[in-house]
This record gives sequence, structure tokens and C-alpha cells, in this order.
Amino acid sequence: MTKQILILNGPNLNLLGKRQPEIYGHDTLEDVVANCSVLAEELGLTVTAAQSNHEGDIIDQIHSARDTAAGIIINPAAFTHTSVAILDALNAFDGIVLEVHISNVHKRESFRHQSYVSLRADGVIAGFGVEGYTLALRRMASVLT
Ligand code: CA2
Repeated sequence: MTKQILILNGPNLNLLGKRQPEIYGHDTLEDVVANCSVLAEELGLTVTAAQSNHEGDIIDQIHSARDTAAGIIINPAAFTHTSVAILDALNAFDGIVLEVHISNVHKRESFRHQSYVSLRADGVIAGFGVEGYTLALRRMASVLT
């Protein structure tokens, strides 16, 4: 059985590629997931993907992943900087957690420099655009296979 990776995206990332391309680029979230699915096959992994604008939904997705996924690639978006609840959910997940940010959060407003999720993440990628998701997937493959 191939190992499953959950790609989990937080609020407003459904708008990726549709607004603010100067910060987040032109690729849509559907493009990102499609690219990851193709790469996952090459790497011998399977991916599932979810996006939600609601904190509780993201927590429920992390809980479900406890039984199904070997790793989570998460871009918690604005919840990165606010959500102890998402941190607690990730702390109850035993697999690999990689945190991805499309933009370089450290070059932006100071409130984006703090990440609750980084207290749990096994690795963090920021500022590589949407390529960060495929880089994270490659890292998953090196750690898990
Ligand atoms: O750089 C990232 O990936 C962020 O997680 C994106 C979040 C932001 O709050 C974080 O500080 C950094 C914002 C996601 C909003 O996504 C949009 C995409 C296109 C158009 C509008 C919003």
C-alpha cells in the first residue's frame, strides 16, 4: 500500500491564482493539487487534498488523517499566526508535518513572523511560491520511503 499524504490548505487559499498574483502567483489551488498528484505517483505516494475557510473543518481533517495519512503538508494561511487549536490537533497526529507558505512570511508584516504550527512542524518552507508544495512532497518521499 502506498503511503498517503494529506495536502491541507486554510482560509482564502481557494482564491489562489484569482487575486493578488503579485504575492501568490498565477497558479490556482487546482493546479497545485494536480501537480502534486502527478509528482506523488512518480514518488510512490498518494495525495489527498482539502481546503477550508473554517478552523473547525481543518481540525476535523487533521483528526481524520490520524487514521489515514503518513504525513500532512499544511498551509494554514492566516490560522498559522492565530490558532492554538490547529497546533493542538497537529500535536495529536503522529506522522510527518511539513508547513508550507507560498510567500516569504518573514519579509512581510511582523504578525506573520509568528507561527503556532511551526512549534509542531518537522520542516517549514516559505517564499518558494507554489513550488513549496512539490518541494515538501519530495521531502515527504525522502523521509517516508
Ligand atoms: O504565504 C502563504 O502561503 C500564507 O500562508 C498565505 C496566507 C497568509 O495569511 C499567510 O500569512 C501566509 C493568506 C492566504 C490568502 O490566499 C489568497 C490567495 C489569493 C488571493 C487572495 C488570498
